Formats: sequence, C-alpha cells, structure tokens
Amino acid sequence: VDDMKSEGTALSFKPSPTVPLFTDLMDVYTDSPGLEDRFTQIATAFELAYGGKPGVYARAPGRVNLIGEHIDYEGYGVLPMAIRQDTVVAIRAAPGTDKLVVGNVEAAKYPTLEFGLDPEQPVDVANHSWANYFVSAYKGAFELLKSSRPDSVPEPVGLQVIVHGQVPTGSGLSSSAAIVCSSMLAVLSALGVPPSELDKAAVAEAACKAERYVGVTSGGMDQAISMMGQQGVAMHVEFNPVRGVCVVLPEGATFVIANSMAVSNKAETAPKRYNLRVVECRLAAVLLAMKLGLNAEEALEKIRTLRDVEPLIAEKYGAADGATCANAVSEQLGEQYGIAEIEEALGGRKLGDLFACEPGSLRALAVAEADKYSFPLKKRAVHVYSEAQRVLEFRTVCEDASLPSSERLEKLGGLMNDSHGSCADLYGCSCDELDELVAIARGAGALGARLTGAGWGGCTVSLIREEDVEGFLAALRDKYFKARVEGGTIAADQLPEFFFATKPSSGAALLKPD
Ligand code: NG1
Ligand code: MG
Repeated sequence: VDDMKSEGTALSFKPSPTVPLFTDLMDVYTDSPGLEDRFTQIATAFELAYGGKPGVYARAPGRVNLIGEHIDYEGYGVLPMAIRQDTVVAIRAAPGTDKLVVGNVEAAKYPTLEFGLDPEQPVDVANHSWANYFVSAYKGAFELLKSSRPDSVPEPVGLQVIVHGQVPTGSGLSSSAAIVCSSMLAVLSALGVPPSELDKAAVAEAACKAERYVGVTSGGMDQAISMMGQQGVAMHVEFNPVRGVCVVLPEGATFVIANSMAVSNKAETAPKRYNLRVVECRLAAVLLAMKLGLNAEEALEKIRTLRDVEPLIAEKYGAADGATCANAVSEQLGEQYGIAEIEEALGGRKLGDLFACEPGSLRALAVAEADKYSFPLKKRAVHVYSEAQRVLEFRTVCEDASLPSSERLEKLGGLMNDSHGSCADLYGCSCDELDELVAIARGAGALGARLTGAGWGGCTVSLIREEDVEGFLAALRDKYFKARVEGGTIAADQLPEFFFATKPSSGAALLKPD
C-alpha cells in the first residue's frame, strides 16, 4: 500500500493506477484455499486443449456491494468491495490461426466455442452463451486500443483461451464483470500491450461498455471495483469519469455474504427487470426536468440521468442533496404512468423512437407495452436519490474517527437496512427469498442486512461484529440452509460456498507463468 496517496482524510486514499504483473501466485493472492491445485488444473486444461503453456493469466474478482444499489447507471457513486472469488483467463496468441477458441476448465457445463477474429463481429444476444462475455471483452479490447492508441492498433491474431471462474453465477456477486474484466486484460496482454500501459480506470470503463454487448444496459460499478479493488479496503466508486477512493471500514466489521439460492440470470431477464429499471429512471428524469421548467425537446436532449436534474432542483429548491431531490420528486411526479400518458407529456413523441439506438431499452419497452405495464416513476426516483445519499453517509461514518467503532457499526447497519427497505418497497428488486434471508439475518444479530447486486434473487450482505460471526453463521445454517440440504437442493459439503464471511480483496492482475 505504499503507493497510495492520502486524499483529504487520513483514512481514504486512491488505488494504484495500472494493472500489476506478477510472477508468483503468492503475490497475487494472499488468501485463497487450494490455489496451487487450481492453477495446475487450469494449466492442465490448457495443455490438453492446445499443447503447451499459456502466455499469461489474467484474473479479476467478483464483488459485493455494501451500499448504493441501482444508482450507478444514474451517475451516482457506490460503495462495493472486491471479494476473493475470481475468474482466471489463461491465454496465448496463436499466430497463423484464424479463430478465437474459448474453452473452460468446467467443459461439461461451459463447452468450448469458436469465433472469428473480426473485432466488429456481433454478439448473439438471442442465443445467450457463456462465451458471449469473452467475445464482448474481445470487441471492447479493440475499442479501447482504437481510442487510446489509434495509430498503433495491433492486428487481430488467433487466440487460445481457457477460463476458470469461482464467482457463483446469477448471484449478484458479479461473475459477469469478473469474466469480462479478466478476458479483456487477457486479450490486451495477448495482443502485446504491456501492463504499464494498462490503466485500470480506462480498462474498467471499456469493460463496462463492452459488457453491454451481452444485452444488459448496466452501470459501471462492477467493472470498476473488479479492476481497481484493493486488499483490506472498500471503495467509493464514482463515475464520469470512473474513479475510486479507498474507504477503510471500522475495526471489528465483518461482512457475511449469503446466497438466497433464487437464481437471477440478468442477461435473460433484463427486458422485464434490469433494463426496465434503467428506462424508468430515464423517463422519471426527463419528466421531472420538464416539471422544473425544461420543454420536451430540451429535456430529451440534455437529461440522461436523474443526476442530470440536480441543477434544476437546486434552482427551485435551493439545494440538491438527497433529501431535497427526493422531496422534489414527491412533489412533482405522479405515482404511475402508462406509456400513452408519457408519450403525450412528451408532445406526442413515441418512446420507441426515443430509445431507437438502445436495443436493450427497446426490448424492455416492448415487454412493458405487451404487459400494459404502468411505470411507478415516483418510487423509482425517490429510491435513487435517497440511496445516493446513503452512500455518502456510509462513507462519512467510516471516516468519522471521532465516533467509537461500535457506534459506527450500528450506524452503518442502519443505513444498510434502509437501503434494503428502499430496494424492496420503492425499487421492486427484492424477492421473497431475499426478504426472508434478510429477516433471518437481522434476527440472528446482524447490525444491518440487505440484498446486494441487482437483486430479484442472488445474495444478501450482512454486517456482523467480528465476535458474533460464528454464532451468526450457525443461525443462518439452521434457519435458512438446513432445510435446503434436507430437501436435497444443496449437498452438505457445498454449504461454505453459499454463506461465508468475506474480506475486501485485491482487484485485477496479470500473472506470468514461470
Ligand atoms: P449484478 O447483478 O451484481 O451484476 C448489476 C449491475 C451494476 C449495478 C447493480 C445494481 C451489471 C454488470 N451490473 O449488478 O452495474 O447496477 O446491478 O446496483 O449489469
Ligand atoms: Mg452481472
């Protein structure tokens, strides 16, 4: 941590800027059970598939978001930390061949797929396959090079690839960003870009854009923390441009991740869930801006996110903090809007035309129209503004050395509980299993518990005092997981993969085999 600069307060500092290249496994991982075996397995799969060794390994972790849900795509900062579980991509350039061959250690579940070398090739969203994430990263790697060094973009070359992922999929821990970020780093490295040229924030930004090829209109949190995460600290990630400040968590804080086991496969459910929320926020922002004085044309041109409305709110209400913004929404927006009503407010413009360049949003609109869905815009916007405020408060509490640790932990827990309530009641992104698990966690002594990631299934994160962790895990086992073992949904020896205490881990890195 010696390259970190202090940044305003004694407690927060910036992450190091470029991707480190290591030659020893133990430098990349400080705590990863079964490490040697895992890399032997990857090397063996590589040898079997292609004969020989990979040129480089790229790794990128999943993450747990501590607070700040569904606000990254609205321009607001979030507060995640990287977790130990990661995806490793072993890669080698194969000059003279004309294919991307993408294999996986778990070949039965993730069969080998082949693609052409054209960086402009489309990603087949209609037939979602696991390797779509690799192809998206491949395309994104060339886009990054075209913008960062337009005069020396390397020629495409055949690539041989073996992937191994540990982040549980569909669980809100961002297995998707782990594979996109590691794949992008692997491709850049195989194309000959030296690590000293790999700016973490630039790769994160490119990986965020690239992941959208998979069909989810996502924000940039996951790629940012997967790239820039740092051992021992959480990170306040902000956007436009993407940047991070490390946040030291109060002493004695432990975060426990528990998987509700309701699978939320975002790439497939996006039109009804994730992408629909992104559309709702956009519409709420435009209508709010119009209530505050812009005409339809100005609003559609200038307002992309709820954050963009802040200056208009400040003008009318004298401030633009979270509470003021939420209050402005309550005063200005109605509860529900049908598509026809919104189009009328926009002077007869068709929503389909407005979103014409955004295929992910168009699919969401088509589903909404077919379902005669009405958009609860007030609730959505109140969630975003109040959640953004909670992120700032969370960081402030972490940095407030004048409060005793125990008091800080209680405050953080309270913010996490409020966040869950807002996700469930205003944003509609929880589900029965998540609500049940959150209730069990609170009953078992969590200072705070909430869903993490996009929601609709996946994991919860709970804040536990270090000395309470063992008892807490035992209670979760009894009250949530035991019945699932008895019912045959999980094998007893898999339990540690479904709920575990976690520590902030380091972000993406490259590793050169000896
Ligand atoms: P998950 O579902 O954990 O991958 C998604 C988005 C984030 C963010 C959260 C909700 C992607 C890649 N990630 O995370 O950008 O919006 O939901 O806070 O879609
Ligand atoms: Mg994801």
